[in-house]
Amino acid sequence: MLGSHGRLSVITMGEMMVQLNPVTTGPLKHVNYFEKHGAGAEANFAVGVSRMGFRAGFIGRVGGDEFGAYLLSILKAEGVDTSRVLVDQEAPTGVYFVQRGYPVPEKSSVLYYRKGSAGSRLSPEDLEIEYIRACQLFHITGITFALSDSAREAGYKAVHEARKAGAKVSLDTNIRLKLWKADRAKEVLRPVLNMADIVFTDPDDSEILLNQRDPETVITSILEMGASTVIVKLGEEGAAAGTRQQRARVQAIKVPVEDIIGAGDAFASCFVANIMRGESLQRALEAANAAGALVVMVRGDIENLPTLADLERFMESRRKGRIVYR
Ligand code: KDG
Repeated sequence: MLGSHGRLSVITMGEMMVQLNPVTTGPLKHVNYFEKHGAGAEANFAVGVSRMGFRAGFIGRVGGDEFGAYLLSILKAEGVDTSRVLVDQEAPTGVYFVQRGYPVPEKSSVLYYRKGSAGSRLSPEDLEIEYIRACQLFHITGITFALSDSAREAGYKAVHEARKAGAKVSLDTNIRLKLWKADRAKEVLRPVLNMADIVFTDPDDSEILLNQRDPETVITSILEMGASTVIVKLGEEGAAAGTRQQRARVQAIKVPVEDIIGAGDAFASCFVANIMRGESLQRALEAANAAGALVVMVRGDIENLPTLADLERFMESRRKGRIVYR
C-alpha cells in the first residue's frame, strides 16, 4: 500500500480551463445563460484524489487573468499544491463551452477556445525534476500530449522522470479528436502506453491505439505491454478491470444525468485513491464507478467529486436499494 501522508502522493500535469456550462439544455446558439466552473482532466483528477485524502500537486500554466486567478483559487481551496502552476502573462487562460442534451439526450459535447492558451504553452522547462521525483504516483492523460509540441515533450519528460524515480505512472488515454487526428494520437500515445503502470481507456480509444474494442482483449494487450492494471470504461455498460492475477467488472449505476463531462476523471481519481488505500481491484472499480455516477448528476466536473465518507454513504444507499432509477 502506498502511503497517504508526508510529501505529495500524487502529481498531475495538464491544462486546467474554465468551463462555461449552460444552465439549460439545447443547441448553444439558443442558450443564454452559462455557469462558470473549473475543469480540465488532470486538474479534476488532482481534486478527486485530494478529496479522498491524498496530498496532490498540479503542474501547468494559467493565464495572468481573472480566469487564471479563479482556477488557482479552486485548486488552493481543494488543498491541491499549486506551487508549480505558472502564471503566464503572455497568453490567456483556456476556456471551453459545453452543449448539453442536444442532439442526443443525456450526452454533452464541447467547444474549445484554447488555441495558444497559457495551458497549451506548458513546456519541458516548466518541470522541476525533483518535484516530480518525490511523488508516489504521476497521472497524465492523452489531452496534455495533444496540446502543443512543447506540452507533448513536457509530458514525455515527466513520465520518464517519474518512472526513473520509481513512481507509478497512471495514464488515461483520453483521446480528444477535436484536438488531433487519430493517427497522430496513436503515434504519440503508444510510447506512453508502454511506460504506464495503470491505464484507463475506453473502446473508442483502444480502437485507435490497438485496433481492439473488446474489453478483455484490450486488458490483456495492455498488460502484455507492461502495465500492471488496466481499466476499460464502458459507459452505460459499466467498466472492466484486470491485472495479471485477477479481473473485475461492474455495471453502470443509473442516476439522473445532468452532464456526463468529468465522469472519467472522477472514475480514474477514485480508482487510484482506492488502490493507494490498499483496496481490492473489485472494490476500487466499484468505488470508481460510484464516483463517476455522482459527477454526472451535476453540471461541472469538480463539484460532486466525493470525499470517502460521501462515497461510502452513496454506495451504502445503493446497497440498501434506496437509489433506484429506471
Ligand atoms: O475529462 C473532462 C475534460 O475533458 C474536460 O474538463 C475538458 O480537459 C478537458 C478537455 O481537454 O477536454
